[in-house]
Amino acid sequence: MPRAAALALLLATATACANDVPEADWSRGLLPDHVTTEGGVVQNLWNGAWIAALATGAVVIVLIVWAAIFHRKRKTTKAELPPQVRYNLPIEILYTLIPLVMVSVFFFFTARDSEAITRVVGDAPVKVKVEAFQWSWRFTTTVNGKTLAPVAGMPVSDYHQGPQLVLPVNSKVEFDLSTEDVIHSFWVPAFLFKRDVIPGIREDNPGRKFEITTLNKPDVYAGRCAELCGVDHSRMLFSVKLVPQAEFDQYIATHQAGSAQ
Ligand SMILES: [Cu+2]
Repeated sequence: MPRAAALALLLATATACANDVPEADWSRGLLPDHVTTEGGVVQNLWNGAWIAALATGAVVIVLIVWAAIFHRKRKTTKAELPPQVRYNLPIEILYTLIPLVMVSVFFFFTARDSEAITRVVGDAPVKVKVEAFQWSWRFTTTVNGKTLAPVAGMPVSDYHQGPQLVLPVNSKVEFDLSTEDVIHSFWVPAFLFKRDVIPGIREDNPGRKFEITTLNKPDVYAGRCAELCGVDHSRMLFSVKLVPQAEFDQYIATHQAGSAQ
């Protein structure tokens, strides 16, 4: 009986925790709907990789079945070895070239897309300084040179209660990640992107920064720490709210640093 109660409790908690898991859809290959243009790049790479892998798998399975059916040992023939084909240069070149071509194609698209989604130009109108700490986040937003009052949070069990980062839709945003304690990882599943936050990395290191361009999908999205960083790691939740530009302008007006908060 206590075991059944524990199981029921576990199920209840598991369901309660699932509220920040974005809906995954088969048509997107089980990824959540993306809210940045960079997320679109990731979604395309993901789809392409699956199509290539499934096509390769289909060819291999057809060849296996074909060989199994058409090259069975025949009862009528004597038990002797079939002709042994060795050192067949054309076939061995083919065995080597086809995998090389496949790996090169995967490599090309992966390198092209990772370069595209990690490129930092530095001209984003909205810049966010993200400071991770055990166990929450502090966001300091600078818009066209004006710095807003920082938003800092505490460990929570529902991302709606965590610190909220407000960003405009259809806008380029630059993130600069830093931490004073241990390694964290900044993850907004709807960005289809995460980046480790590592202590001791100098401010001018480009690895601290990444840029996104938000799509016109106003809503509140869950964010979390994706690197086990201590006892309250699972409660290091936050949210990103995408709002239309007019609403963002109002937000700026009421959250300027120095104004009453
Ligand atoms: Cu963390």
